[in-house]
Amino acid sequence: MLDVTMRPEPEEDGRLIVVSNRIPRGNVPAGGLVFALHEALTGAGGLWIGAAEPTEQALDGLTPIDDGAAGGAYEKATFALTDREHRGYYLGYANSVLWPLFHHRPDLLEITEGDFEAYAAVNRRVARAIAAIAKPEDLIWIHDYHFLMVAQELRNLGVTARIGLFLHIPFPNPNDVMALPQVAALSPWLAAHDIVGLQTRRDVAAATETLRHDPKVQILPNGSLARGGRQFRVLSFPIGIDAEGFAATARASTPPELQLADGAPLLIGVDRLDYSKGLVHRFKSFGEYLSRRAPGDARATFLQIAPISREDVSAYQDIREELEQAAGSINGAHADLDWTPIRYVRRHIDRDVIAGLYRRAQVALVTPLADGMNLVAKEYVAAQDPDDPGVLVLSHFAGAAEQMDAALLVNPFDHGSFADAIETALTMPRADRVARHAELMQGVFEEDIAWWTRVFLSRLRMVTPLPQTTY
Ligand code: ADQ
Repeated sequence: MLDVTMRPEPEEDGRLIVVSNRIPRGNVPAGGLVFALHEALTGAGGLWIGAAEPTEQALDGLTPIDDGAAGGAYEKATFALTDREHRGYYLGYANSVLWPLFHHRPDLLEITEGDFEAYAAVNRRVARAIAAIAKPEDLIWIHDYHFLMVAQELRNLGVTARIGLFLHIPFPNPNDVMALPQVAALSPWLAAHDIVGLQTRRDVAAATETLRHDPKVQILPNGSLARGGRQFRVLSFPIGIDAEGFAATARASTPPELQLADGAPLLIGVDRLDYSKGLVHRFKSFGEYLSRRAPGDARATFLQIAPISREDVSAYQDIREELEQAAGSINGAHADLDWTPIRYVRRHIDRDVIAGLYRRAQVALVTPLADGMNLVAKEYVAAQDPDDPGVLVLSHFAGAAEQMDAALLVNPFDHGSFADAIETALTMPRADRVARHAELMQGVFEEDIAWWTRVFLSRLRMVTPLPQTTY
């Protein structure tokens, strides 16, 4: 068995090589995963690799992006993929197999012949490109479910550098994993990393349980896992946001006039249009809240911003139709000449406007059915006026719930108790709002994006690189 004793002080490190499917061209959009990686690389220097626009033919190797957006702090490059690979790897295996499976929706799996082969081909191409440049002292940081096979391919190619994976989405339920045609491969894919980073302790428990089913995996007394003569660790690193920056954006933002009646409360939701975000349940719960109103009660407005995503995947077309129907029937039942209870906006809205709307809204509804973390919950907290803050209604099923138990936690499937929580949020006395917000704010500011980057990379640095002779 190899010795992977953690070393207390990092020795000389090589460069940081980051891989993510998305890579920004030009200005880095504030917020979200891409911004987090930009921040990490600006601090540490290194190389960021992401997918090129699909083309007819794909060659091996990397193509530098020279847009000046990194300000010289780090380099960017793309790997190529064909149109056909894009369909099989990205729309197919990543977003029609892994995404639904990892979000506890095996019923939505679309297993299509050839998709896994495209995924494997892209993962191998990425691994070959990295193997051509990686030095043993480098740190390789792989992001998300698009690249689960890259580390194994790198090890096959003899790469001994330290490799970390961060999975931004939940880990699947151990039973659901059986629906993956490549179920037997999942454990060796994960075991090829040194650190497998997940969002929450709940995810670590699910991953450990899944790995335990592999007879070749051993759980060691020090908490490490061992497989095939090497050790690795599965740990949680809950992602954060640039809380200072977001709070400043919210303070400076002047959101558009929404023309609500005097004193009428505003609730807000901001999500990509995705079945994992629980939008239909949220609309129905708000409908339930409305149906309990007495005639003279305040006319609350719920503003849901949800731009379309992944519209080439059929499950996303279905959710769009279902949501439009729900909004139509709830508004039909409750709207008046001068009041539309649900305002559903599919248009892209700029982040600084969103920040101002968060600050303007008395309540945020962040109620996914499954979510790795959910950054909107943290952004809403950062955007509030601490002296008169709004109330966060948060689903138990968002990874963020593990850190944010001072929010009003709800079960999004139970529309009645969700409606109760909306009522509680809208009527919460100011002192309670201030106390809950202060607790939430402390966590969001302390465990921010810089903290997340620091703890992940320092953990990866502490791994002793594998000796060259092992391969
Ligand atoms: P996402 O599923 O994309 O991310 P989320 O964490 O909510 O989900 O992050 C979305 C980001 O996009 C937020 O910064 C939000 O403000 C922004 N956004 C959302 N809708 C927007 C809109 N209409 N206009 C502008 N901006 C919008 C994945 C995982 C999450 C995990 C993150 C980070 O699914 O669980 O929290 O990665 O790890």
